[in-house]
Amino acid sequence: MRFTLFALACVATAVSFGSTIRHDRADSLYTTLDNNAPFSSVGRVNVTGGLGSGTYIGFGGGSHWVLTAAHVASNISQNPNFNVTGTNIAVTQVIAFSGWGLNNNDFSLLRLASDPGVAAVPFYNGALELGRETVSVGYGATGTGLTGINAGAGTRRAFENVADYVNTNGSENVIFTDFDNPINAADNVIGSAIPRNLEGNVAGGDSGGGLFGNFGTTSSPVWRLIGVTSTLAWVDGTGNADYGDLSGYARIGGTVPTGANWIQSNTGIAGVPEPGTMLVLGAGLAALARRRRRQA
Ligand SMILES: [Ca+2]
Ligand SMILES: [Ca+2]
Repeated sequence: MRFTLFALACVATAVSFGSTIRHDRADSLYTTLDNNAPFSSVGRVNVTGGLGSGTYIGFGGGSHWVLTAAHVASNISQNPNFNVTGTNIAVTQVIAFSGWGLNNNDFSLLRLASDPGVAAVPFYNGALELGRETVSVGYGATGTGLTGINAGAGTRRAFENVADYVNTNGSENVIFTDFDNPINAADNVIGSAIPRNLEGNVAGGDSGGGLFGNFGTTSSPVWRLIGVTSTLAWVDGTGNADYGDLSGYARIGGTVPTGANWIQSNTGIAGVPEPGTMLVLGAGLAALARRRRRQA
């Protein structure tokens, strides 16, 4: 209950922000984690007067598409372009989710003029995100959990966390993670107080970046894109992405997967469920095939 009130309150004060990192881990661990597939599909979205992040989701309807946040790019007049391999790729159309808000369907699709040259990420259309291991990727500002933000944006980082709050109702469609402190459990806001090895938090410039959920195991992960970076939130009076602050993401899936359905209707690219569902389906098809063979 306390967190629900907090989540609503943060909408009014949230700002769009790379990632802050643990004070007891090397920054190079965060800037190399992001080179692994599928995290390397997250590129920089340049707009007039600023930058955000976005994830390449594939080819559909004759075009290549990037998913970003509506508050990063909601109109072609913002002159957005996408850069994931060192070359700016023009955006020929921006489609913003009608009626978007922070933490509530904060989605825009960018139609690219050409193939960005990275592998596409499958986006998730199920509702089993809660408690998943996550990796969040973006180009935002940085600092540590002790200092908060103290350096500018423009370098891609990836950090680990856990999807400890997942909710969809009339005013939010959101996933939150909190930045747990390895030396002070009192900074815990949601879920476990124990940080992941490369725990972190979003900061300015991460907006529009990708949140990936692990639907495999820790040692054998299966990644799906489950959210788009939307907000930084806090309970300590200061939104500087230090320990105890939270990262908010527009949720793509859900019992009714509003985001996934909207992406599919605009791009023709379909979302995918958790791997278990596909295995069951695959087993069913195999049984059907065996039956057909027997009948034949
Ligand atoms: Ca956490
Ligand atoms: Ca926690």
